[in-house]
Amino acid sequence: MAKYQELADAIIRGDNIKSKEVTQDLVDKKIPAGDILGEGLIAGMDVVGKKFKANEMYIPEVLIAARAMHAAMDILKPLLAETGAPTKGIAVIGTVQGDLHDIGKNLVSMMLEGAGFTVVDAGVDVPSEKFVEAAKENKADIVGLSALLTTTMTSMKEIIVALRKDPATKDIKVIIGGAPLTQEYADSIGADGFAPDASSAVDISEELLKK
Ligand code: B1M
Repeated sequence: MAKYQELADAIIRGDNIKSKEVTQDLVDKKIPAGDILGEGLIAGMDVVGKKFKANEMYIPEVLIAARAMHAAMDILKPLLAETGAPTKGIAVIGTVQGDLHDIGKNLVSMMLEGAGFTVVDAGVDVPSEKFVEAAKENKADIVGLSALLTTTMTSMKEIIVALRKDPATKDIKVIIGGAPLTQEYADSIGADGFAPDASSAVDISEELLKK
């Protein structure tokens, strides 16, 4: 449908006025919210993710695209809650204790949402107990940990140990990311995945939930 393409294009351009307008128009035409999400918003963010990965789009453009997606999501969220449209999984994501950097985390959250995950943002400076609590409360499939400081990345191990200790959270997949982190570090602390950037975080989350 041409309107889906118009919506996807508005997301890719980061035009939040147009994304709201087209979404509202589709809702008024009684198109199911899940279809608008999948065929318009996610399709648009999918292109953004690919362009970001290929260095054809940069962080500011991705954030602007994500803002356009959020504007449209505000219209769809109550309708999606009503219809129970399927989610790809529930992700609790936060920046670890002592760390206030949230730009990367927010980007990852937006890309996950754009790809069809339900994201619970635990915020910044999040202690391990709060990650466990939020994971339980929200029945998370994935916990995402972000850290930008070499001094705070070390607390990731403690969070993973706390999650594995609790029978209610022991099987939840944990992904980590942030500038100082590496795959080797992820392996050494028992994380299920490491993502060097936001679009890889989507790929890895999808892969982990398939297993
Ligand atoms: Co800070 N800071 N900062 N800072 N800051 C860095 C990280 C630093 C490298 C700058 C430097 O010295 N060159 C340095 C860390 C050094 C180190 O530990 N090795 C540093 C420092 C030292 C500090 C303070 C200690 C400075 C001070 O007060 N003396 C202080 C610490 C405060 C605290 O957290 N307790 C501090 C404060 C700040 C500001 C508040 C001013 C601000 C943060 C604002 C905010 O986030 N709301 C800030 C900023 C902006 C930066 C830099 C300049 C940019 C970070 C950023 O947002 N990048 C940064 C230098 C740099 O990186 N060039 C720096 C853009 C963002 C999109 O990238 O976060 O890497 P990034 O996220 C990427 C990937 O890493 C990945 O995907 C994202 C998108 O591709 N990713 C994930 C991130 N999280 C992920 C999670 C995943 C998966 C992927 O799964 C869950």
